Amino acid sequence: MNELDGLVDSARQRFAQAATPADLENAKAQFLGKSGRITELMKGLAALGVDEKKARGAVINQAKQAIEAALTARRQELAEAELQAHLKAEALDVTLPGRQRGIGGLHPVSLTLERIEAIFGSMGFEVAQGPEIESDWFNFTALNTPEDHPARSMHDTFYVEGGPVNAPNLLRTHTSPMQIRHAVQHVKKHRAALDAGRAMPEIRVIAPGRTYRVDSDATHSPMFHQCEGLWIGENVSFKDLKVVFTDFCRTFFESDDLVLRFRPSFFPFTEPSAEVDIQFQRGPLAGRWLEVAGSGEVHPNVVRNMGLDPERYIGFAFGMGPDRLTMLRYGVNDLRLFFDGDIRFLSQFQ
Ligand code: 2NM
Repeated sequence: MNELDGLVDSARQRFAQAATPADLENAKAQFLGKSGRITELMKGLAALGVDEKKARGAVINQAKQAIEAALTARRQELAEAELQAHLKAEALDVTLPGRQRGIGGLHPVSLTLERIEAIFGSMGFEVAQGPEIESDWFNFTALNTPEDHPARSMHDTFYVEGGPVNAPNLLRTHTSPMQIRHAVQHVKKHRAALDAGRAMPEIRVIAPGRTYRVDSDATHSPMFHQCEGLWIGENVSFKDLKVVFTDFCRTFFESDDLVLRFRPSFFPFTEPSAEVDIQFQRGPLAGRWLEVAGSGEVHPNVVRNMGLDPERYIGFAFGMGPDRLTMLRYGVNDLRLFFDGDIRFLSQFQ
């Protein structure tokens, strides 16, 4: 190895040792600076003759270019290393989930009410909504409830201020008063046709909503939901009740082999009356009879209170508890979970 090759070699080594750009610039000075090794060698050329100067100058120049190339390469290396260090230090983990905004959802009982409305809607039922504070007339009297009926006692019904002294207003104990309100409006609208002896379009309506009774334990809440249904026409029979309610239950529970039982019962507003029990053929509740609704042919007195002639108009009504339907559908065993407002419970239904 000649003297200049050695010099290039030691420059490369020195550059390689430089760990920072500043260090590298110091190392550069040792070779290419004002009093660096290459500069010193160039100065030495002055003492040589023309030919020798030319030959030696070319060799020194080659060495100089090699050192400059090594310097440039090392500068790039260090710059690249510095960039990588920066990138590493400033790295963002873009796979980390962001803080999400909570997405709201419907309460399980609201989901049930929507289901009920959709199913009865498909059978041509309207949805009627109305006041939760009711008069004694719409909640009890119009529904053929006797003056001495236990439901009218302070133990069973929340009474509020307002209304006649002997029949104060109350928090509705069922949504049937809404059926009466709807029927009365319907009849009013078609009064002219009725008076002329012509037919009136059928009344087909459901009334979902909040209802109130003085009752509170694992299976009763002082506020609970009800959905009542009503179909009145000239020939609406108990058979139609069975068809409509069977169809509803099988659709609601998505079970074509669901069996229904209509068990004789009593309600002041229907005659005859029946409790509706269902039986699943499959799943965890299979084989048990479960009560889901009350029903019956609307009592002639109630038909009259709707403004219709009970000799001409007849139909069925039913009342069911969406809270209980929700419990059966999702396998929830404590009604109070629906009203505690615990998001850990409620978010499971989205
Ligand atoms: C029930 C059971 C049986 C009912 C009756 C009426 C109306 F308005 F037509 F009189 N609406 N809902 C009814 C009938 C409700 O709930 C257990």
